[in-house]
Amino acid sequence: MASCIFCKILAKQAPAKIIYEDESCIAFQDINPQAPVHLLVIPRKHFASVEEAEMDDLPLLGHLYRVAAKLAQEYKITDGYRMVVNTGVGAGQSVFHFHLHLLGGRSFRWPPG
Ligand code: DGP
Repeated sequence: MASCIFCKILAKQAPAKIIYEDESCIAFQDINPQAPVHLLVIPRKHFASVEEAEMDDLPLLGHLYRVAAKLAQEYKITDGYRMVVNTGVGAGQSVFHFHLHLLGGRSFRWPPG
């Protein structure tokens, strides 16, 4: 999608600190980190949210979680980390290309704010 910042990052038309790439997704550092480790894992395929995902996308969604879990190991945050998917403006979603936040390196409160 031409107007999507994450599609531009995928196309290398916008800068990002990309730390992982494979055939179906990439991961990069969040521009506005909320924790010492704050990575975004995004599919190459554009869809706005899990609500727009199709049945065929279920393996892809699972893959994103597996990649995030691997990155949690690489970044040594396995003592406690968050995987967060903000869905909708009311939940704080600001980029409408599905993305998984991986946050770690600090303690977290529950319930989240
Ligand atoms: P959300 O609010 O859940 O839609 O998260 C969007 C995240 O994307 C937010 O934490 C900031 C990050 N972000 C937005 N634009 C850019 C960008 O151009 N580069 C990078 N690296 N991150 C971005």
